[in-house]
Amino acid sequence: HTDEHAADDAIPVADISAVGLTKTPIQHAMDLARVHGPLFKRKLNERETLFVSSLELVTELADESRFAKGVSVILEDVREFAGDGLFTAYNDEPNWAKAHEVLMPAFALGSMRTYHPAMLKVARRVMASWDRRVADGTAIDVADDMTRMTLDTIGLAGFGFDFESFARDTLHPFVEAMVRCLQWSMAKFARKPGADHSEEDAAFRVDADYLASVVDEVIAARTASGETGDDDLLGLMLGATDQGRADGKGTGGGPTLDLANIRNQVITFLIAGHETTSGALSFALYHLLKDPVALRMAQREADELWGDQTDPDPSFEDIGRLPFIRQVLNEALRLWPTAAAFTRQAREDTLLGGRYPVRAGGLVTVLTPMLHRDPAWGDNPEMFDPSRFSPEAEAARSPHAYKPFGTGERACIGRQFALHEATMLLALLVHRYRLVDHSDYRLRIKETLTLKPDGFTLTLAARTPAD
Ligand code: MNH
Repeated sequence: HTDEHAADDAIPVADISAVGLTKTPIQHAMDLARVHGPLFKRKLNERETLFVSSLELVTELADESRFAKGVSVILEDVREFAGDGLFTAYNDEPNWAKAHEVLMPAFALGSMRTYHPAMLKVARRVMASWDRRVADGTAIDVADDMTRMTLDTIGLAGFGFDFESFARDTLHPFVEAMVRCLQWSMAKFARKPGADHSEEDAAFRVDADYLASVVDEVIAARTASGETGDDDLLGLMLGATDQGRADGKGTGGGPTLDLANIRNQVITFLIAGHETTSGALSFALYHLLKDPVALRMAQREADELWGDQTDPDPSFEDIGRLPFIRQVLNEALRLWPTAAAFTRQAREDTLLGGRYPVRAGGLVTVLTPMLHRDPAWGDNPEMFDPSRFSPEAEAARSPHAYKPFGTGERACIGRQFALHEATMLLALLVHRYRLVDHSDYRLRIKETLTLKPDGFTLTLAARTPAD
């Protein structure tokens, strides 16, 4: 095993125990990757995380016969509030396969037609709110409004539950409790052994219990309404229990989900279904604000569909007719993939790159923002350039160079949902408003497990589409 040891020794190790982990662990890891290259270990209090970020090595990690999803130490902590929901389930937990089978039909491309009206309804709430800002000239906190919009959308489309976020000055308490829970998981990872954290843990418990109480409210609202909501997420899951459905409609031999698991799925979807999409929209608006040429092209595309209509009524099909705006979103997610890391687990003892040993069960974390800056992306990977996602450019590139939604069987189930929702909103916004960079905003990124622009505000002016 001399060779293996030599190779293992060849992996750079950054011991950051002395400085501890910052509030921006992803950006910190990106800095380390810039220094140490596409494969390094970060050591924190005797715990090592192996980070990988080159196209060559990620292509290996994407090989489902060698690697599967890994539940990282941080995801173990997220399990404290999301349990065996789809996102945090272990591969071999039977509830993953059951819930996956029950919910897959709800995420087929065709199902987006079902969600389109709810998505449009919430997009109109954004515009009603922004119209008031045009009138009074006040600035918009972009990430907050995108969060209002994505939370209301997953609530209505997935569960028939209205969070009514635009009727509130502050974000819904669900969001605030969720952010603290995510931050707790992030901070727990960096804890020094032996220190006393009982106060934080007690505060976390209160928040986690509150999240669970919101879930109960969502389920109770459905049960009380007497409606089955057959084809939304909650309807599908309740239809797959024996107890949950008032009408006693069976599952026809399909898998059944128990109520404890359904609660974990609801909490998972309320979080996974809004937090990352809201960041993606915020980064897309940031890049459009800073790139007048791209903004112009986005506006032209929306104008072509909706002309000078002041209140366009986008059809489901219209959303497929906005390829440039889709490219803008893809490019925003290249530079700032809002779920910025995912973990792979070796199925057997193996050598990465034919050289670096990973034991069976060993975890490897893909640092997506650096994969998205691999030399495969050309000489200027920091430059925002939506033409990287033209059909020709995409066809010429390895599919493994771009992984904002993870990879393989455990990749994001909500990708089409997020892209439909975000493409429609972005198109409506650029069609209706001029975006004004009133504060000469400089990008700072806040991390709460996911990434968002921090303190990003803009002001608005009404636009006539001919502008
Ligand atoms: Mn989503 C898994 C990113 C929107 C629900 N999502 C993942 C993973 C990434 C990801 C990365 C894989 C994580 C891992 O391998 O550990 N998700 C995103 C991004 C967006 C997004 C960047 C928006 C942009 N996700 C959504 C939406 C929903 C959703 C919207 C629901 C409506 N995501 C999930 C679920 C999983 C997941 C559920 C877990 C799937 C599984 O493991 O079976």
